[in-house]
Amino acid sequence: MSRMIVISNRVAAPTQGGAGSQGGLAVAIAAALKEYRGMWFGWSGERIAEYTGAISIARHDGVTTATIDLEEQDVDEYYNGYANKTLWPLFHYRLDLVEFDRAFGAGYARVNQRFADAVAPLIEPDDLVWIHDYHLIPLARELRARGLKNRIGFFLHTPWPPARLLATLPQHEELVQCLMTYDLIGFQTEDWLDSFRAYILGQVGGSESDGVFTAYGASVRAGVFPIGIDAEAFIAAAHGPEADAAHDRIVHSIAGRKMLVGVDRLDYSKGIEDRFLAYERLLTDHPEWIGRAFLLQIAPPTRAGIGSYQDIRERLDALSGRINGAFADVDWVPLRYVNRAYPRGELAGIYRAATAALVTPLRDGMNLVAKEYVAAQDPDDPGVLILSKFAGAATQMGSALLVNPFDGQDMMEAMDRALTMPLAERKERWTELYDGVRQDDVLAWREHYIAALQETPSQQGPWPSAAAPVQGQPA
Ligand code: GDG
Repeated sequence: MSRMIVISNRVAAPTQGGAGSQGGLAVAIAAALKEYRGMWFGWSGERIAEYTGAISIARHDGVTTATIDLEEQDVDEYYNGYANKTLWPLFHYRLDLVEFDRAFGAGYARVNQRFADAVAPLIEPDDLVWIHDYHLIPLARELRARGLKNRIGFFLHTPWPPARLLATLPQHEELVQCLMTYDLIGFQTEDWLDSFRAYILGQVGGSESDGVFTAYGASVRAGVFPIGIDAEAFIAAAHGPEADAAHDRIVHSIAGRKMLVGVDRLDYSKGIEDRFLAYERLLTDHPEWIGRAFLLQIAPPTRAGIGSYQDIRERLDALSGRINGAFADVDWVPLRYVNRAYPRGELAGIYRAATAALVTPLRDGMNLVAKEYVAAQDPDDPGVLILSKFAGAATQMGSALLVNPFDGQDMMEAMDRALTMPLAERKERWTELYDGVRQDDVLAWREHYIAALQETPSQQGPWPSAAAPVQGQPA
């Protein structure tokens, strides 16, 4: 078959059992690339004084990577700026945190052009190109402008916002025009596809037929491809020596108490603050859990240079201090709040030791922690998954205790219910969840996506033009 060229913002081939706090994206892409001959292109994560366009090629754990370094201004305007201060909060419905800055738009356009200049010569005519996530929406348009006629697919790991929210972005129309230059757009859930549909049909006056959207004189196929975890590898890790050791260590420290666990990148979209507040309410309204249960929250910091991330970290520090100050005893701490990453194997052992997992993002494209928690459970004594209705994962994991993360009472009641759930009900719920996690794993995801991309008749243009790069001008 043709080669596969994966392009994402960061290239970070994870090694088996590696510590790292790589997000789900990195984990999923590495699993896919091991199967195909091909290459993973992106930013090295390094900053240099002046951009050179030099490409470093390497092989890691069966995966060929090609990376470029970016200069400081690129990182500020494209990565910290447009990607993480503008698009990320907007795509997670957080208009209150969105920063619109003309320089961010210009940096976003510039880096997408730099990516295109660097990667285009590495792409052969029959390669499949698979571009990931919100950082690189304009990349296909840039590649088309450089003469590439390959099939190019895009997968969005985050939600796609409702049309009225998207319309607050000064460059909303141009962003959608960029999407029209792909052959296939993949969303995590029907909800995000619906938002895209509403924009194309309602905002632009485009049309849809058989999953193909036509607008701005171009057509693109769009579909739903919910991402999964590398279930087999995770289940194996959960039964490995590292997991066993972590499990035993934590069980020893639990000393007969029940543990609730949360594992999230330290991000305001993950709902950690509302979760802490609901847990505080549990201790207040159900004092029988004082001394008998505790919450372990693992939250490795990410995007630490961005103000909204510093703010959430400060609020969580204060809140965890308040909860522990109010409820702790000499031999019991209600909240173990840990700002570091653990190796995957250890994480699996920790999941297995927990009576329940709190996966309660305010909004999430999918959420892989929910699936990892299920994969790691002991079939004879499985824990309970408490899952936000607003995570993409909720569409596949209806046997979890589904909660509204904005409703503290609802979350508090779910915690109490999980901590007291009889074994038979736990097993029944878990079995359904486990079957789904195994079946809809990362292998199924990439096979469905790549098959759909291969089947999509390649458009030969003309595509909406790249003549006017995103300069931060209102559309
Ligand atoms: C984006 C979308 C979508 C976390 N702490 C540690 C650790 N992690 C790992 C988890 C999991 C991954 O990070 C997080 O994945 P999520 O899916 O929960 O969230 P994002 O990072 O926001 O990912 C999301 C995903 O892309 C895939 O499409 O599901 O909606 O936002 O794998 O285990 N890993 C290790 N130590 C930690 O302490 N080793």
